[in-house]
Amino acid sequence: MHESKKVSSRYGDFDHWTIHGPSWPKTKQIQLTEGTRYRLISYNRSDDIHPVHLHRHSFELISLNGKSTAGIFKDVVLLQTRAKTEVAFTANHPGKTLVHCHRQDHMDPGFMMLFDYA
Ligand SMILES: [Cu+2]
Repeated sequence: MHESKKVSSRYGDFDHWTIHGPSWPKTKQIQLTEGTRYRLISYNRSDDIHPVHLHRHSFELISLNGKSTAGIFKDVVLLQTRAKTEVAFTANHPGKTLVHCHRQDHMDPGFMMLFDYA
């Protein structure tokens, strides 16, 4: 589960993005277990949209803005502003796996995290 939030610290600072508190590279590295199916629940608490991309896997879109879905497989989902999105994927490709916003101006200032499994 993760959430994105835009954080402005003090006057003159560049905006940065957080996932459950910290920004990349201080985001928590999540250990996965091969063969396990995971559900990622995202709450976008910002006023920006985020095309979130999961590397090396496809996920199934479970719900989008409160509407249930099934049978839609992707590796990018657009998180709408102030909305909840759920996706599920099976850990079937071991190794380090990035999940991040595809907007460069969001990824560079922190919107990125890492899964890992052997
Ligand atoms: Cu973004």
